Amino acid sequence: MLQKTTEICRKTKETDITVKLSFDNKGTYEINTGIGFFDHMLTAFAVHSGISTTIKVKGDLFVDAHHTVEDTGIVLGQALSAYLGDKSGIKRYGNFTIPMDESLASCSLDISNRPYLVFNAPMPEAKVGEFDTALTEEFFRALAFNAGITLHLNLQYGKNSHHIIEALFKAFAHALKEAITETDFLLSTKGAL
Ligand SMILES: [Mn+2]
Repeated sequence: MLQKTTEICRKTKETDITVKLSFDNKGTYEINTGIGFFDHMLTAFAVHSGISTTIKVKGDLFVDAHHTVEDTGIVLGQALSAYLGDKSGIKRYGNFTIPMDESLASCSLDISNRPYLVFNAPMPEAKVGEFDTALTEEFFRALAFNAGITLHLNLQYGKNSHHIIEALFKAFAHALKEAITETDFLLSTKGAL
């Protein structure tokens, strides 16, 4: 069943990552990926999901941010998967829409054991600080496939990439918070996920 803390460490030639999650509904955070804007987004994830989050990453930023961002998605997904176990005892579905100034973004997700990503969020700018905006989709794909989540992220409208990405992260965090709400039954007609 649901354990309250999980920790995953993963080291490759490109990245060295530790993710610790505590499902305490406090949303504390200690995050250092070496990419300021990405830290800002992961902090929003912790605060808005209520999942206390420690993420430490040493990535090959001398190449670019790609390995660091994608691999963080992989390890965060693995840590979520470790918590979710056989995916019983939770509400399973989550749906949330977040406005951020001129942007509006939605997340619908199913903790289904059927990994899938639908991502409809064009980015008007190539970069926000040192963060390549195209990596947003890479991050969420890695996360969805490693956590076993069907994840749909849709931008209704928006002009500023910082706002667009932040609205997506916050919508994801709130939808996840809803979906991991504990229940005392398995929501499946098959009897297993
Ligand atoms: Mn911001």
